[in-house]
Amino acid sequence: MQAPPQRGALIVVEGLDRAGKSSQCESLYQKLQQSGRAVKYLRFPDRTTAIGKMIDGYLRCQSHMDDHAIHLLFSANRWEVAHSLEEDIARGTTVIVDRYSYSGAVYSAAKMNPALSLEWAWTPEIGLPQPDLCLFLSISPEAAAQRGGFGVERYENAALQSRVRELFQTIFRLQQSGNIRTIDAGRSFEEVAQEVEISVLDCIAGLDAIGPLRRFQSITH
Ligand code: NYM
Ligand code: MG
Repeated sequence: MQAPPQRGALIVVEGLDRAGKSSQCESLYQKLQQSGRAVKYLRFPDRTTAIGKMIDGYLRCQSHMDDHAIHLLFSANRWEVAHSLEEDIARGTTVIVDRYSYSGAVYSAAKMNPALSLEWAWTPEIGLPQPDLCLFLSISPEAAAQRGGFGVERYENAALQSRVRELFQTIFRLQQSGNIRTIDAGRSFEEVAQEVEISVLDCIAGLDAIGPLRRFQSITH
């Protein structure tokens, strides 16, 4: 009998706006593909689905929504692909994800709505596939500003971003099994890309030790 194929890895790339997540994800995707691996690239929010279109309208300030309601839509936008994501991983496809549950929790908690704590924000993520590796592309506010500053969407302002920066550290501390690796994204594109690639290849090589795909748990554990 043939052994089942090795499962794919779930790789998440997180960071603030302007950290270079999307260009690094694309470069990583191409490198893995060129090396002959089965690989997919997803990003959240996925603005193409019905839920994603509601999120898009909200981010562009075309609609208003209660903080909890929009938060749950961001989470639902992950849940709507969770099943196919698990199938891809089981089939041996490595999946690269540009923003995930960590962004989901910290951006909502950064609004400082007293009825929306970080713990509340994390709750709908419980049970989603947990990344085998999360690369946090870390960039200083000054370097981010030099890269073109803020865009026009909601959340793209200095006060919110600085709270987001702190909350990322808090959630990473609370998710100790998360295998978070911080990468200094203030360096040249190539230097960052190299460290990203090495970290991902290391993770793929160590998948047997990790075992089956895990699921997110409560952060109070
Ligand atoms: N964002 C992203 C959230 O508020 N919650 C989430 O769950 C996710 C995935 O959407 N400023 C925010 C962070 C970003 C904004 O993302 C749009 P992007 O990657 O800039 O398109
Ligand atoms: Mg953005």
